[in-house]
Amino acid sequence: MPVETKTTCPYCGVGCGVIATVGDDGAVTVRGDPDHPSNYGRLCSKGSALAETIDLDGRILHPEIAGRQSTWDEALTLVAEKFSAAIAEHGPDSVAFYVSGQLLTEDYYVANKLMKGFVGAANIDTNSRLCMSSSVAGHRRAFGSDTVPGSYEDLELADLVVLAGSNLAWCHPVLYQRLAAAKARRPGLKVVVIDPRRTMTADIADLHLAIRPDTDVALFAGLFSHLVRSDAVDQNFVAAHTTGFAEAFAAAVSFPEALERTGLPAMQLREFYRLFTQSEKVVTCYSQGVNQSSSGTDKVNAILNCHLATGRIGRPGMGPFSLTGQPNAMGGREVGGLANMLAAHMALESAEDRDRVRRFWQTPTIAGRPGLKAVDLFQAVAEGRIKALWIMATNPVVSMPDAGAVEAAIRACPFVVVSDILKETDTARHAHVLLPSLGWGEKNGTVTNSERRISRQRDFLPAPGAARADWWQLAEVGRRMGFARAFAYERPAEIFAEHAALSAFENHGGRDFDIGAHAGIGSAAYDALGPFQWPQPAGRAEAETRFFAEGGFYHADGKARFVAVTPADADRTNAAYPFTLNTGRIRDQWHTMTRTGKSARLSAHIAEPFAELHPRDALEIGVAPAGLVEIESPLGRAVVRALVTDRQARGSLFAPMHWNDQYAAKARIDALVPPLTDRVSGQPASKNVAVAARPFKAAHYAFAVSQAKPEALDAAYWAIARAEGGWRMELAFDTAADDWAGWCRRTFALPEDIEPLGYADRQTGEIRLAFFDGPRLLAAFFLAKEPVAVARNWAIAELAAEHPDLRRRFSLVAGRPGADKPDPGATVCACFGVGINQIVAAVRGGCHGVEAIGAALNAGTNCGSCRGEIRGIIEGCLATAAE
Ligand SMILES: Nc1nc2c(c(=O)[nH]1)N[C@H]1C(S)=C(S)[C@@H](COP(=O)(O)OP(=O)(O)OC[C@H]3O[C@@H](n4cnc5c(=O)[nH]c(N)nc54)[C@H](O)[C@@H]3O)O[C@H]1N2
Ligand SMILES: Nc1nc2c(c(=O)[nH]1)N[C@H]1C(S)=C(S)[C@@H](COP(=O)(O)OP(=O)(O)OC[C@H]3O[C@@H](n4cnc5c(=O)[nH]c(N)nc54)[C@H](O)[C@@H]3O)O[C@H]1N2
Ligand code: SF4
Ligand SMILES: [Mo]
Repeated sequence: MPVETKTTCPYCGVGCGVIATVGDDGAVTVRGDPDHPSNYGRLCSKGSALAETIDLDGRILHPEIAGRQSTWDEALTLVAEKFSAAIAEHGPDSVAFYVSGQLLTEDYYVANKLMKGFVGAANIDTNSRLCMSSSVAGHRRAFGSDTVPGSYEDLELADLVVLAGSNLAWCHPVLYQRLAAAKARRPGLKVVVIDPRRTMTADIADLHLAIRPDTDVALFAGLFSHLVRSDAVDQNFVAAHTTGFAEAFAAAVSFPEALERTGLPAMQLREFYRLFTQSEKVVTCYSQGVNQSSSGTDKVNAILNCHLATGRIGRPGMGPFSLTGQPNAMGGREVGGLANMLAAHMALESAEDRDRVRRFWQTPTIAGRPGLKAVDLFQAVAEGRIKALWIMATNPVVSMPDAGAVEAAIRACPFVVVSDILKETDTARHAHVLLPSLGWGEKNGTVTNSERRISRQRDFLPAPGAARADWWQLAEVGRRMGFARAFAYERPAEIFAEHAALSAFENHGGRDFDIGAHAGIGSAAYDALGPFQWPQPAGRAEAETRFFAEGGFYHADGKARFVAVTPADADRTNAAYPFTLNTGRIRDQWHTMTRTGKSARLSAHIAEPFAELHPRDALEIGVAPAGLVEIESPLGRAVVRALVTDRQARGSLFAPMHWNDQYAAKARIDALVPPLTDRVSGQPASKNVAVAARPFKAAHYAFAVSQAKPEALDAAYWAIARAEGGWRMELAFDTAADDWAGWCRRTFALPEDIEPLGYADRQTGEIRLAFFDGPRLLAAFFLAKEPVAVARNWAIAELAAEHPDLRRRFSLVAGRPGADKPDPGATVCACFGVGINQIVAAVRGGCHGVEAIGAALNAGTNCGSCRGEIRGIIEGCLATAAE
């Protein structure tokens, strides 16, 4: 009998409910949980492909010390000894944890307790520093607490949804679908997108404001003055529940200044201000275009100021809404995982809070001052001040700014522990002790999504090899460091119960985070726990879903603060580095690709690192569409494919953050990003980097498919991705090989006795080679002097196909599909593997709408993440036809 388990998606902060089914044959399938209030059954492309990313390929299955397999006891004892020795010799500030918003709340709670309560220092920071810390700082400045006041439902109830620095369509796809569906039902719902580039999200926007990079403060400070001048201020709310209005107004900017700084057309700016002023029900969502900035905290407060001034907060359909990125970014904030926070939303600065947590944990010590924030933490590692470092569930060698320096720091650190699920990540390869963690489907605990909803992640797979949960690893080290009683956990339910009890401990309504209703939870109730929103104090059954409609802020006087914000100059470019590099995400990859990179389906959407640039810029610097472009900052260099598009503003480039040294020769984009941070939050400014860009000229370009994964790729440029039945590669070479067949044999580990079918065109320099083992294609290689124009998806499909007759085999070296096998083109719909050529053909055949395409090809009918792209293709075809 197939067994079904209700769990939660491990990717983005939407926090969708998933039902995982393990069949009699052990095969896993996933579908959306129709009862989960985050997604009501929907999943996006990444969620739908979860089953393809849980194989054991590349997993670390046993602890390792210096690359040698060890027992758990040996590894844990060594970790405890090294940490204890460093503390004894150099003090508690000489050790550090760098953890992650992808830990479960239970893992996170134990890590924070061990560091702040027992090591007695606060050197625990997390990748949330790179992600949410400006929102946290902005919330705390305005509200006195890190509170997200609203719920997802508010996006559906609003008359105006403003998306600032959020590519919702790709990064929070199910929430985007909920918004798109609400807008389709009620076209009066307006959407404004604020983003320097025209993203897929802008597809449903009534207004897209392509502001200059980092000018959001000016935009919202200008809106603030406009609200005042338009008499849109809620005087009662401001008088009763806020302070600092006059100072904020004095600092607010005029319309002409907002216009000049943002670079927007006056009509657009006026239209945005009008919409915001006239719509009572406004939700402003913000994400990394706001947070990841040297003015990130000010951007957040500039937004909050507008909502406080109009009293549009905490009521249905209105409020500011910080979208959390990771599945448990919010849970991490609840346990106080940041170096400047304490557990259960208590303040590290407050002696009273410190004493309260100390008493609750029954420990003689507690961190007395904030620890090092991520960028400073790795700086301290580089300077030799950190003697022992534990990295858990994050890949800083890829994701930290100045990634090259971070890698060097980790390499030089005397003792590095890495807990990961994979053996070979850019970070794990530098570990002295590598600990195998349980991954999604194996681990057990809770996560909190963007709307404060706590859901269970449940295990439905056995632990692979000797892998153990992250909380267990931490607790075992805690015990071995001499804190046996405080870390005597047997199961996650006990940790959750303690976390819930701490949230309620001496909390008489003075702290927003209170889940005291679950303080005594036992294993059975924990196993059965359904999704719920906090707060949920003891004795109050009904959860409140919103904060602050009637004030009740968490500053001592109960009032919110307006923050006077002043726009700062944001242009970092100069003659040597004339472009602004913006970095972010693509639809089908997750961060450093350690999981999504395993799925052929997800890798088919965009299989190569790239940079978007405007056609005029491309022309000026001599980069051809689909050519290679070299991007350089004072810190590093990357080589990626040029994606020439007018979605990108002039003078700026956009490159994804995902590619790492496992998947490309030189595309670790954070190697270029300087460690410049927001002065309040310490969050890096990952979206505004001055760079130079120039064509990367190669003598030869190639595309290859292979059943076996190459050990190494000897090429000036390479990018490799999973493909159905094997691997696909984009390559470029500085010089010609003497013997390309020999190059292929070495690279693809082909038997010497297999002769390739070949084709070479002396005139054009084109070479095509196909290696067959009987009817099976082992590898194919297409080389040209220009970027290769072979039909990629067709060539990949040949890997899995049977080739009984010779003619069919020859069609491969002809480099184009036979008439019987049309080329589907680049994948648009990942769920059904539908390519662009198929969609174009269907449009030509009369399907003139997204629904019609869905009916004909299924494309866009499962997760819906590609519907924007499909609409774009239809419009493109119809426009061309009309010319
Ligand atoms: N597919 C996918 N989804 C994800 C993730 C993933 O890796 N892949 N990661 C998750 C995580 S951890 C996070 S934090 C979220 C991030 O989700 P988002 O914040 O939506 O994603 P990003 O692509 O980082 O950045 C959003 C947009 O900010 C814009 N931007 C850049 N500079 C500015 C500016 O100065 N002002 C404004 N207004 N906008 C600007 C960028 O052009 C970009 O389109 O996504 C989550 N979801
Ligand atoms: N330039 C630039 N840089 C950025 C960003 C950007 O927009 N631009 N965004 C930033 C943001 S918002 C974020 S959130 C970060 C994300 O950056 P990272 O956190 O570094 O990215 P991930 O790839 O998610 O890393 C998670 C690691 O944990 C491992 N892992 C998975 N599951 C488990 C588990 O259960 N236990 C353990 N122990 N390990 C596990 C994975 O294999 C992987 O190695 O990147 C930041 N860096
Ligand atoms: S939107 Fe997609 S990635 Fe995010 S939680 Fe839902 S299924 Fe997972
Ligand atoms: Mo993030």
